[in-house]
Amino acid sequence: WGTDGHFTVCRIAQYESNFAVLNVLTKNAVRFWFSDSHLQPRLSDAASAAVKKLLPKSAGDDLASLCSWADHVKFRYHWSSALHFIDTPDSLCTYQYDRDCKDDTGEKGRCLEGAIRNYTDQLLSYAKPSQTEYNLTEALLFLSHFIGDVHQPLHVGFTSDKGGNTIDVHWYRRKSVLHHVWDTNMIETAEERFYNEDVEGMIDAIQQNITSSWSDKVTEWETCGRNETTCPDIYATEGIKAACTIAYKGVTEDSTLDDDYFLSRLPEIYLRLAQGGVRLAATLNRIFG
Ligand code: DCM
Ligand code: DCM
Ligand code: DCM
Ligand code: ZN
Ligand code: ZN
Repeated sequence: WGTDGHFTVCRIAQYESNFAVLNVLTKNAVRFWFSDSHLQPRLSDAASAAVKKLLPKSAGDDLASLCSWADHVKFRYHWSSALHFIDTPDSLCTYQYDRDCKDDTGEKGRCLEGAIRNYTDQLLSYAKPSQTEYNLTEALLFLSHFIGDVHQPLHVGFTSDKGGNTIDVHWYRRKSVLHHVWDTNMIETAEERFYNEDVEGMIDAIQQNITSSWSDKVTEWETCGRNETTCPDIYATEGIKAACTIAYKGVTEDSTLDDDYFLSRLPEIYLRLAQGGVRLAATLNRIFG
C-alpha cells in the first residue's frame, strides 16, 4: 500500500472512539452506559499500553503516523526491501511458504510471511526486556507495516510481472502500472470522489462497515490456529486468490482502467484494509497478552 493505505490499517487497529477515550477518563461509569461493542477499542489495555510505550515520542501515541516508516527505510536498510512482498508462480494462484517464501537470490524465509513471523517473535520478548537484543520499536513499526502489505493482493502476486509492477495501464487518463493502481490510485480516487480528499472520511466509512455489514465476520478474521500468534500464511493465501480473481482479472498490458474497474474493485480494497487493521490489532493483542 501507499501512505494512506498503511495509515488506514494502523488507524483501524489502534482505533479509539471518543467514547472509549471517555471510558478511560471516567473508568467504569461510562463504560457501563456505552457498552455497545462498536464503541470498544480494538486493542486490549495491555497492547495499547505497549504500543504507546514503544512508539517514539514524536509519534504522539499515534501508530498510524509511522505506519509507512518501513517504506522510508528501504534504502537505509537495503536488506528490508525484499520483505514487503511475496512472488508466487505465474498463473497458479496459490501460495506455499516452502515453495514461495524466498528472495530473488533464493534465500529462504526472506519474504512478507517470514518478516511477519520474525518481528512477531521479536515482539514476544517485550515481557522480558532485560533479555532482548532487539529494537522493539522498529519491530513494531515493521510488523504493523507488513501486516498491511500482506493484505494488498498484488503484494502476493505473480513472479514475472513483479506483482503487477511491469503491467502498464492507464488509470483514467494518467499513466500508471497495475501495482500502483492498487497501492495508491484507487484509494486516492475514492478519497477525491467520496470523502473530500480526506483519508479520515474513508477510514470512518470502513469502520462503519466493520461494525455493520462485516460484524459477523470479524471474529473469524481475528482467529488464528491454536497457539498461533499470527497467521500470515492465511492472509497471503487470501491475497493471491484476490489478486487472480479481482486485481489481475480482465487487465492486460495497456488496459485503460476507469469507472468499471474502479467501482467493481473498490469494495475489495475496503475489505482488505479492514481485515488488515482488525488482524494487526488481534496479533498485537496476542503478542502483548
Ligand atoms: N494524515 C495522513 N493522511 C491524511 C491526513 C493526515 O496520513 N490524508 C496523518 C498525518 C499526521 C496525522 O495524520 O501524521 C495527523 O494529521 P493532521 O495533522 O492533518 O490531523
Ligand atoms: N501523510 C500522508 N498524507 C498527509 C499527511 C501526512 O500520507 N496528508 C503521511 C506522511 C508521513 C506520515 O503521514 O509518512 C506522518 O505525517 P506527519 O509528519 O504529518 O505526522
Ligand atoms: N513489489 C511487489 N512484488 C515485487 C516487487 C515489488 O509487490 N516482486 C512491490 C513493493 C513496492 C512496489 O511493488 O510496494 C514497488 O516496488 P519497488 O519500489 O521495489 O520497485
Ligand atoms: Zn506496493
Ligand atoms: Zn511496504
